[in-house]
Amino acid sequence: MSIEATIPALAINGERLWQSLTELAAIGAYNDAATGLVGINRQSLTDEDGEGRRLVIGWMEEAGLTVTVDQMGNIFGRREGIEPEAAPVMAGSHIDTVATAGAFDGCLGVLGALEVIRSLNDAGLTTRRPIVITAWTEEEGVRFGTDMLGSAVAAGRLTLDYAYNLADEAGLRFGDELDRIGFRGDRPVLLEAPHAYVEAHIEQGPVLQQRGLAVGVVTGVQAISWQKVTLLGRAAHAGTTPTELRVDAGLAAAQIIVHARAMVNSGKYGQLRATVGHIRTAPGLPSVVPDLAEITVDLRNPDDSLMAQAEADLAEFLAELPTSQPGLRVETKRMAKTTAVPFDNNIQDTIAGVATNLGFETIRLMSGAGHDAQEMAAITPTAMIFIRGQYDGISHNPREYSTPEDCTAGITVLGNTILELAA
Ligand code: HGY
Ligand code: MN
Ligand code: MN
Repeated sequence: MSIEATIPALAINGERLWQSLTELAAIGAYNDAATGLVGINRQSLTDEDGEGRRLVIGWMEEAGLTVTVDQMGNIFGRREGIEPEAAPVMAGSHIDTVATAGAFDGCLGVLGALEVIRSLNDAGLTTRRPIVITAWTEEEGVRFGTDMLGSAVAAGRLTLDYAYNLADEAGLRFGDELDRIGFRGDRPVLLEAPHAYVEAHIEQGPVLQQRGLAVGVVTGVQAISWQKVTLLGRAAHAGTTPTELRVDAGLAAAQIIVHARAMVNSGKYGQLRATVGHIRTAPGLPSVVPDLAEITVDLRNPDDSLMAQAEADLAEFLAELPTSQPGLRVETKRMAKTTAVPFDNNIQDTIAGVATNLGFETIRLMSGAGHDAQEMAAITPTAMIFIRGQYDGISHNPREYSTPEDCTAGITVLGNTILELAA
């Protein structure tokens, strides 16, 4: 259905946005053997992350923003409004990546917000409310084990102490790494509620592409549960040890992986999704029965009560596991847990109205991935704009891709939404 487009109150410069995305994507670039493409590995608080942060801060300052960094390393760029004491409109996302990333997850939201500032400057527009753009720390959670970490502390769900004491696989503490890259800021981390928060993000799923739409309005985020499960058995010779004498940690890990998918297939837990993304056995040798296995279990569900039932099912299965291998020990460690979060209807309507005025047909859809916006929703009216991804919306993979046209469309919607909220 074509909609009469009106000239955008704010036109953004899509080429400049694409140039910034390309420049940032060069930091942490690597040749990905699995896809033959250039991927990005810019995990939080690494040297590469520090380099990316300094590049983005330089751009923020060039755009005339006042930049501050808080105790979690969250970066804020503030553009003054006619009423400096009015609560600001905030927009942003994250620039840390998973280890096998594309160029858009998070970065499109941060650099898109920056492009809005640059375009407001070009247009000589001043808004009533101040505008603050942000880059949150450790959104992915893949290095320190808890996702949306920076925004969760800023919005008060997690404590600074909890965050500082998280450690990565090498045992390096979050707080120490933050110091090491020079981003433990002195701005107090607890955020004063802004007027509103809007986040633009690549969809990371197939819906917009299937519907032939460039832009979507996000209604909320599903619940997330991350656990690390460690299985302790008994090392033994793979040849001489009779099966009945074995306590095989690797077998136990495999049983859990199969059970996770069985929970999904059972239909008992609605639209449950389950992923064991990390598996490590020790000693990891062909002729030794593993006495240790470590896996992560990622559960997602749009319904909190069905999530709770799925977690209970998994817990019961883990408790039962030693009966099939007496002597097996099972240890679990909570890594992340967030509830389903609905986004603000008024902000959703504002985004949808702006998109319509710009000539973009949209749909409303829930996010399968977690986002910083779900943390901000606890303290201010919040919603998100999804931008179509290509190739079935593949993400957390170097094949992640959105076209320059779709990025321009989505960030034009972001810019005009911010303009409306800051008026
Ligand atoms: O895990 C997630 O959904 C997000 O990418 N942190
Ligand atoms: Mn993201
Ligand atoms: Mn991600």
